Amino acid sequence: SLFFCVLAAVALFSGITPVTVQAKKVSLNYANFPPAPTFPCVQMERWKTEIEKRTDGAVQINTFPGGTLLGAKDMMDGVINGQADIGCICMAYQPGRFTVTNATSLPLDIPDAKTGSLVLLDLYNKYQPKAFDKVKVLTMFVTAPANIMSKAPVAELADLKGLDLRASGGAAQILKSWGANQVGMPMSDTPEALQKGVIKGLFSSLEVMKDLKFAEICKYITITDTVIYPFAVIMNKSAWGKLPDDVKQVMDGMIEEQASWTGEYMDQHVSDSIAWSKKAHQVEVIKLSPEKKAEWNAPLAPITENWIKNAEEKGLPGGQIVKDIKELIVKRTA
Ligand code: 3IO
Repeated sequence: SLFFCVLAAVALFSGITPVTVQAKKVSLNYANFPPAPTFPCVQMERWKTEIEKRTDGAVQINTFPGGTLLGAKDMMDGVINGQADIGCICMAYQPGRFTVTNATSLPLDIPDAKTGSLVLLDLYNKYQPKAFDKVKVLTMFVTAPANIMSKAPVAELADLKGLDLRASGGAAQILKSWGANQVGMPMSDTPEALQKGVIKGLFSSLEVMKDLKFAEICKYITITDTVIYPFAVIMNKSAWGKLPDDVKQVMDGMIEEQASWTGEYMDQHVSDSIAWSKKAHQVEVIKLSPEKKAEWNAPLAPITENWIKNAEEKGLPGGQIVKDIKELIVKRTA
């Protein structure tokens, strides 16, 4: 019985219950910048549910939507520093930081969010960009192609001249090429800027017409289907390192599945949002004729060439990256 006494003492001091030796529950904080109804937060809740289920409750994910733990521009460094274990970043908000993956936001005609999400992940896997060295990537995904949402109708390039429209990153470059007055800010700041009249519209994927109620203010949509916004979900490296191997396996097993799920959700939700905007808010959808589309595409040609030149100056294989994206689009739509 002295033996059992010693055993119990050892167990007590090491924090193990002598009766059942149970694995400690891991609790992780997941930060997101936009409001809860938007797609980055919808995919976050889906991931949380699946992870908790697939790890049999060994992992608990605490979600923080709406910038309550980290804001849009603090997200990457906040996760690196451990202010949150997991975070969702929009790469367009720091275009110089994510050069390789932001090549997906060149005007290369990614057709939809599902294809784009898988292309982005393929590109990340091939190049393993340095920008992500300090984090563990849990998934990546993209928006559906961006379109114009505006208070006044935009049917001609002339209607865009000097118009205050909000966009970021690759999409911002495109607005500039069309002659708009491009205003840069994260999506999370956009509802207030629209409300106050600081901007007259925005250039992004159309599901926000419903999720952020932009249809109440922006009565016109112009379909350009030009460019996507790339996102990543990243985890603090030391928090990742502390996870048990079986949990790591569950998370690794969800990287591509989550990209695909989010892309599909986004594509479906854009259709729902357009239908809702027309029905509930009499929003008018303006489509460009093939001739107009060609006219709108013409000024975009130098964007990709300039990006390649800049990337190559930074020592990156710019031409090859663009070629890879084009090939991956074909492969992922086949
Ligand atoms: C986006 C960002 C946060 C919430 C919903 C969203 N839909 C599209 C985006 C893309 C984006 O980051 C942006 O700034 O347009």
